[in-house]
Amino acid sequence: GPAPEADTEARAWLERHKSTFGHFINGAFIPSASGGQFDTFEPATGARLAKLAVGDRADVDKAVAAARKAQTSWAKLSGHARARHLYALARMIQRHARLIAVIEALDNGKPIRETRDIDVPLAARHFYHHAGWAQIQETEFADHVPVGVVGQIIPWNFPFLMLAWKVAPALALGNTVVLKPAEFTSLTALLFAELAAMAGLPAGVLNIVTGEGETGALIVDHADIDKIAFTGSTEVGRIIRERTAGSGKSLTLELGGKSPFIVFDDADIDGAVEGVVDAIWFNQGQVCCAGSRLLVQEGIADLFHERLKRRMLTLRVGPPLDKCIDMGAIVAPVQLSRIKTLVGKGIAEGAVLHQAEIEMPKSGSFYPPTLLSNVQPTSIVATEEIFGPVAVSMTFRTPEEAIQLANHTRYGLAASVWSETIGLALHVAAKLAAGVVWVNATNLFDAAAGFGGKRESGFGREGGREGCFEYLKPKAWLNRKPRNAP
Ligand code: TXE
Repeated sequence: GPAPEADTEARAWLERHKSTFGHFINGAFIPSASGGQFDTFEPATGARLAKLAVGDRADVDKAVAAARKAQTSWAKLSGHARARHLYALARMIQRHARLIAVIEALDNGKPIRETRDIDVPLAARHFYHHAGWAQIQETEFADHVPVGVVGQIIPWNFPFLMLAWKVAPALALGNTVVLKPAEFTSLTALLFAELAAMAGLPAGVLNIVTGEGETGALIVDHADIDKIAFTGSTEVGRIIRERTAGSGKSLTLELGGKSPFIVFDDADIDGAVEGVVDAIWFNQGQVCCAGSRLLVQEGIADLFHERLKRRMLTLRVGPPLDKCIDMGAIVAPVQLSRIKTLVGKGIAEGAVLHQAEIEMPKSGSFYPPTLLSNVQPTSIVATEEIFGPVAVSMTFRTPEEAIQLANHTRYGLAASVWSETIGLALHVAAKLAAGVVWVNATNLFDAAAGFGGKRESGFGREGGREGCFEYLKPKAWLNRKPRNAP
């Protein structure tokens, strides 16, 4: 179990704020103009963690005004000066890594092992990486200017990492930010804002407004915002695209997925089984690029399912601060019931349910690792994103059939191919409609590699050189006579 003192620092941080947080605007915490508040809970226990401010129009106006005012001087800084700020933020994340990891685990329900080893280090890496781009902005992007004030709306599945993916490139390239974290998981964004102020980030460069979807909509509609960057559901992505159409705002959308995980009969079976663990049980399956559709070649399907079931028995589900667990809590009761409803529909459509007989916490928002086999490609569980720890398995006979099944989706975020025949793996990888394809691997992320989707998974990239262009606008400088003009 978790050491009793494991969360002392986190509790002290909450206590210092009396478990009540305002928005972070123009370098300071301020309450909501209307006084509106809402609660945020610990999904593992159901206990209230803190009170948060509801962002209304006046708050969003204030945040946008602060960001607008700061943008001119922020963009005027040399790339080198901005890089120094990003390095300072990266170091701040590393210095407070433990506190961030614990708050994230409590607020989201995900295992501390993951926040400590994945979310927080990758977030720091994102700031280090983008400090590099800031450093060489004048030469690398000489014919581009910053977009301006950016509204960023992020989801609850990787609250801190998604903040880093959004904030680091925006700031690096001379933009200022109004960010709205997801209503279930706002705490690490507020903690980050506090750390950023301690690190000397100028007031107004990063503003955090908390609230639910209505607050997000106020940001989307705000006339003085130049760009919206959104990660979340395809449904809300569609609304945002409609609402920004004709407004002149730039837009990037990172939406849902139903990514195939293809296992050929010559795959390294043990490796592929561990791959499934990482693909769909990591972060309780609440991963946009989760390998949620298992496509297994017919000849090994029974064996593969047996191995998976055996592996499921060794997964440990428990409280997020327990360092020994593999899976924590589902983010909120509403998400838990979404998962249950979809699994129920899948079973009604003929899927066979396998849930390991493992010890489960007696209360809190938990769901066991699950495998649905015998699934028809048209079943709702094969087409809709479940966003839970549910692997949905289908079989195929030939590589062509695998490709066809894999691409039989409205999404196109990621894909994973498992085979020991490199020619086959690369042939299939090339034919998959996805923004990222992993070969004999899954869920690999790198700040230097652009991440993003095709089709209804959205557009735009985060990370690397491609990601930088999402926060820049091309600008042609025709201020001298072209050399070979007549
Ligand atoms: O997402 P929402 P929800 C998928 C996943 C999940 C489903 C629903 O399948 O089961 O979406 O999750 C803000 N204008 N993903 O309802 O609502 C909201 O406050 C502006 C996949 O939690 O899309 C939050 O900050 N903003 C996904 C953010 O949008 C609005 C990760 C995302 O919440 C808004 C999350 C509006 N009208 C869920 N309405 C992924 N791609 O990783 C809500 N928001």
